[in-house]
Amino acid sequence: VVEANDADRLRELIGALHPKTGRARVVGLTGPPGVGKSTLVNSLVGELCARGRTVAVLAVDPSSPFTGGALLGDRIRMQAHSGNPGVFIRSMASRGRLGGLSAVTAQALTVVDAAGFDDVIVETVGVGQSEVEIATLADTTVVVLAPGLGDGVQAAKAGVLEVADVFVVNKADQPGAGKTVAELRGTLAPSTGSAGIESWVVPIIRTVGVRPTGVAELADAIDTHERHLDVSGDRMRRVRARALHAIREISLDQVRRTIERFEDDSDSALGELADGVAARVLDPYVAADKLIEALGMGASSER
Ligand SMILES: Nc1nc2c(ncn2[C@@H]2O[C@H](COP(=O)(O)OP(=O)(O)O)[C@@H](O)[C@H]2O)c(=O)[nH]1
Ligand SMILES: [Mg+2]
Repeated sequence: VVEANDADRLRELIGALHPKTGRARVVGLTGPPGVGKSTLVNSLVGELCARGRTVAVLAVDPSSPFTGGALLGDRIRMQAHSGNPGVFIRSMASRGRLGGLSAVTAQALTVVDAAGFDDVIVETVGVGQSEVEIATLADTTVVVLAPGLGDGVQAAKAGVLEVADVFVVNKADQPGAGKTVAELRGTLAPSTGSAGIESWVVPIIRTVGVRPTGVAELADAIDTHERHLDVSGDRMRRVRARALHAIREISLDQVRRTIERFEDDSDSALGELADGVAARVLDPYVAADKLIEALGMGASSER
């Protein structure tokens, strides 16, 4: 249902599942293309399974309208875990969907959380807003970089830095890994100035996704951060921010769809307002105010 994107059935499904959610640990994993996110997720899944946890992986591609080559590659790579009933892997495309990346991811998260998975890993390509959206949905956000990207740390400065709870420098077997770590540390230094008892110092972990090396350390860092969330009270703040975000996204989506529905109707309030604006009787701002008043918003009046 989530993938079919059927608004009415989604409403029912989320309504039924929402009370059963809130138990899964949600780890967002983001970073530029090609740094080895999928490889690392695959290794992390193995590590978490070895620790007795069940794991769901949601690989979200914000650019592709359908499952394309890259995701197909991920599927093949992650087949190592097929046949393990404690592991669920799903690739999702989000372009052109209602509410975009965060809505479809939030819905899928609700389903796997209610299904009882201990851990949910959400892998997204870090482009523009997507990593910030993932940080809203995740308990722990892992930002993955790799040496030799040149602008890797620069890209990190442009938004990723604030959302990272854990940094990973993957491909630590490649030259330049130490330099990337040092650059990251330099960028982090100012923001970790307030060394209060509850302040979180973002760890930088070196990994080799293909071997794998450093993956146990990554799993430990995620554990440590989860404990920090409880000790500091950050978890409640994040849960509430997530709730607020969800309400806002759904409301915006409903307002937009209601207004788009008006547009199809030549005799609608919108049609009359358009006549008024065209005839210079109204200005478009006043017309928009009137339209919003006329909406009498709410899902019940909309049906
Ligand atoms: N040398 C090296 N190559 C890696 C490592 N991790 C992943 N790769 C390779 O990097 C490429 C991109 O990996 P992928 O996981 O698809 O990256 P993603 O786009 O971030 O998901 C693949 O060819 C991997 O085999 C690593 O730790 N070291
Ligand atoms: Mg990938």
